[in-house]
Amino acid sequence: MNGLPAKVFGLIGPDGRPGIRLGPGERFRVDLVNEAGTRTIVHWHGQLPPWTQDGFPWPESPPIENSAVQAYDYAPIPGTYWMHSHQDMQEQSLMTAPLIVHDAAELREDRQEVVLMLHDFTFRTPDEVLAGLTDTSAPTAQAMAQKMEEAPGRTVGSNAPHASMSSMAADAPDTGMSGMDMPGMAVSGPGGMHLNDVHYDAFLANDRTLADPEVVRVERGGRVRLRVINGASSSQFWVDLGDLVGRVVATDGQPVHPVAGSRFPIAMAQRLDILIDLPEVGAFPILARLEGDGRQTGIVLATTGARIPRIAESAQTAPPVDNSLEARLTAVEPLPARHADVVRTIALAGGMKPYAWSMNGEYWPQVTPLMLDKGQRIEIDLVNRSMMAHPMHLHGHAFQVIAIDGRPMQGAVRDTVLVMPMGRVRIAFDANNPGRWPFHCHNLYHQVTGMMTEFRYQGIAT
Ligand SMILES: [Cu+2]
Repeated sequence: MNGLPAKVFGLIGPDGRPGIRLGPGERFRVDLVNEAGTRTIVHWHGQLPPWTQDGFPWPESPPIENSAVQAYDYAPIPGTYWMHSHQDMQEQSLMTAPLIVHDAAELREDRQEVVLMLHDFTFRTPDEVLAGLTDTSAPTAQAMAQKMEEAPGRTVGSNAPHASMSSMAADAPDTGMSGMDMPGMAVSGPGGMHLNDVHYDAFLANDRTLADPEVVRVERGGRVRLRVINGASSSQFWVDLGDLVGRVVATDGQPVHPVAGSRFPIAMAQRLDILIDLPEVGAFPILARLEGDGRQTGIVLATTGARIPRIAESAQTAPPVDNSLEARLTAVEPLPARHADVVRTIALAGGMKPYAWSMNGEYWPQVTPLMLDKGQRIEIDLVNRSMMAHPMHLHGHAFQVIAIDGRPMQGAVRDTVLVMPMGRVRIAFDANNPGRWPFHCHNLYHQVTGMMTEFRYQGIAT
């Protein structure tokens, strides 16, 4: 990386490439062979397997020991998904890969599939990054990250700080508004909003930088389905098609009515399927520009013989990623109209000093699970009382975005939604997949410093 050696993880599929691609109707029948040299567990992000196959380190589905094999077998849902470790902070060390499930209708479109997976890369270990953010040592940070494996709910019904909680989290202010005038808080966005907790050494598109980008051969006048996956741990991007115009037709694997454009925001963990009809010949950079920063990464689509331009790794500063696209999205298959059985507000709070992030004032694993009954319609109002945006991800369910900042909508069905600083997003889903399910911020450093909770179905033994 940048001319220096780097050691990272990988998730290598049966064909030797990163990740897995499945044909129409194919089951997800996978033996996960752990050769990582350490414990791991891999989450099939956005897929809807039974909860014990979801790849989260619950006591009931513990991590896979080194050299061990774990078998999976479930019916996958079609679309653009991905996989990543949910163990410690292995995700930052690139234990991430695409998970693409084709369906028959899509194959009939006869489009060339191009996957663009984005990452943020640092030569520091994730423990060092977290230690820097929390002003602690790397071993302390490592212990913090390992809390992921602690089962929550030991203090059900209580918000009281637990004795075993890290001092960092226990000392964190609960006012929710603390981020606003936090002394020493780095401010890099308009209106005091904060972007980019972590300074990275590189941004990757399919594991390469713009110094030596992937060049994807396309036909003259080619028709492409671009599958963009933001697999970065703490970075958000604008997908920039340059002079091309694309149509977003799916978000997080789920179809939406087409939205045309050349620049689309993508929050952490989200995916965008973009249809692009190329001009006759040429080279077409597809860039991902880091929000609030001039740095960029990307790939180049090129017809045979086209001259590949040299693309700078930095350019004009990109604006903060926002919900401007989200507000225009409408689901092709919305949830059936129905009154909610459960309505809950979840406040998102936290700040940079101390670096700690909470949901309803609670810090994982000292959280009170939200108990659900199978068959219920659930609505969650996410209220962000911090100056950072939070990409909130629910495991095991696809939810619909039904309001942004109080404005009702028949928005996208998806698994990760961005809640803007001081913003509000309402989501709805049907409780149709019994189990224990994490609901968390997909900024890795927010998650490991507390911003995670559990939705648990009644009758699931723990
Ligand atoms: Cu967050």
